[in-house]
Amino acid sequence: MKLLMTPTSPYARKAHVIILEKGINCEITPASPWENDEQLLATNPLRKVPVLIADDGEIIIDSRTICEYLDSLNSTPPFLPTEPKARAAVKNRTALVEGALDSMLSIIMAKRVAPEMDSAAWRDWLMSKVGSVLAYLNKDIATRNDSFDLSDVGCFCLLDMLSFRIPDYDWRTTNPALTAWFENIAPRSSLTQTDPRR
Ligand SMILES: N[C@@H](CCC(=O)N[C@@H](CS)C(=O)NCC(=O)O)C(=O)O
Repeated sequence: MKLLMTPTSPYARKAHVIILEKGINCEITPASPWENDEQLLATNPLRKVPVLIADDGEIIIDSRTICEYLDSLNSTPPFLPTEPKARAAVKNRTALVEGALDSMLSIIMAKRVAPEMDSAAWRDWLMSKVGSVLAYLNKDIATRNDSFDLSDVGCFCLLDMLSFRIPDYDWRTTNPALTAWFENIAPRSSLTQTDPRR
């Protein structure tokens, strides 16, 4: 199995974390969405990372589908519960995290590909979505036991990406419970091994 990815992609990082956590044998293959990367062009018409190529050649795109597939390969540890309501709750949080990531990426992409689209009003609109997702997660995390499910992996990748890419954005002061959770979980080996600053 092969994961096409770039280490700075928070979407790809989620899949890499799950591979490490579950001890899955998978080759990590660098692929750039910014260059005409042949493997990426051949596997994902959207030219986005991550892409998973299974041992039988099956191509799986989009981090949520990839993570769900990886989770189904073995049950130690599980990242998605099987009980329908608990599973829906994890998927809801995962969708919120994904929406916040998409908002951030839209800002970064505008700067990179179409600077004329990059305005303060556009950035404020998108960052207000990031802010309200973080406020929701800050409340939610205080009501949950220690866990590390698919939404938690995404949440960590989102917060670390904010710290890494938009260091002036202070998400910590207004979200103390989320900050404590983040600091507590950060030394986990799968997270340090996938740190994009490495
Ligand atoms: N929904 C996709 C988003 C993936 C994504 O946007 N990846 C970025 C890297 S962080 C990318 O490849 N961008 C290139 C592009 O949008 O052309 C997923 O969850 O995998």
